[in-house]
Amino acid sequence: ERRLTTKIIGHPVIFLDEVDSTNNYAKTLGASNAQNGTAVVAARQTAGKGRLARKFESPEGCGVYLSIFLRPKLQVSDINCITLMTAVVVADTVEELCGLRPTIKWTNDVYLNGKKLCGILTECSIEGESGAVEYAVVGIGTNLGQTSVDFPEEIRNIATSVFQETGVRIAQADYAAALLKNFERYFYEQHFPENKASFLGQYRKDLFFLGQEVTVVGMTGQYTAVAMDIDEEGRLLVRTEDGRTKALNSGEISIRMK
Ligand code: BT5
Repeated sequence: ERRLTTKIIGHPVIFLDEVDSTNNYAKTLGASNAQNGTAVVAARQTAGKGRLARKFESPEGCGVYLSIFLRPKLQVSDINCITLMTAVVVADTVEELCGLRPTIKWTNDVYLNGKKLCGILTECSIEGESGAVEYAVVGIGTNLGQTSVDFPEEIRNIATSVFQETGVRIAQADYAAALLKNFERYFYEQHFPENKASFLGQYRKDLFFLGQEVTVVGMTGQYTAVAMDIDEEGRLLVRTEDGRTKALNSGEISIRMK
């Protein structure tokens, strides 16, 4: 905490040796009068989670598993964009500390040299009918120190760490402090969500498949399309083979590179 130079984000930081999921823990803060900006960090997670009940591998000593608890004045439609903003926050932080800028895979994955370095999971609780966000939890899991044998076999070919790609060892506390600082910069100093341009421009630059053909995999099947752009709501605009433009939400589909 000595390293922390923020005003809101990371005040306080709750350190845990072990937890099922820092996101689950942070959500329980919603019922107490926990402070906006509280961060939860765990040395390891026993049930770190991704989207759609997928697992996020969270071994001790290798990564930073962190959730930020927010009581933001936001509408539920802004929640997608927090995830996009956070991907830029992660890319800035990794570049700052190891010199190599990651790329982003829409919506919530950060990659180094074509392999996944970090996943982001934003969850929120909605107030009654109004659509206002009561609280939001932004979970960020970043691989810092793993070598390939540290990953379970099923993700060995798709996952990586900062150390594996660059040889740079980033201390967990340095990474967490820089991450919280960058989060505060985009979220407060640059006025999320009014000023989406502050991160959307960078997000578009960091995306690694704009202009390319992708396979869109949805509930009802899959199709080929060209990824065109990201709109103001954080949706991916694709052009289908019959020339129509579709706006895709993150929840229900996934994208595969051709
Ligand atoms: C994500 O989901 O990538 C979101 C991960 C969010 C993790 C953070 S850690 C702190 C907080 N507490 C939590 O419980 N969660 C958040 P998704 O896009 O659904 O990707 C999940 C997929 O990524 C898995 O199915 C694996 O293929 C792959 N994967 C699992 N563990 C990984 C790891 N450590 N590094 C890279 N890829 C991984």
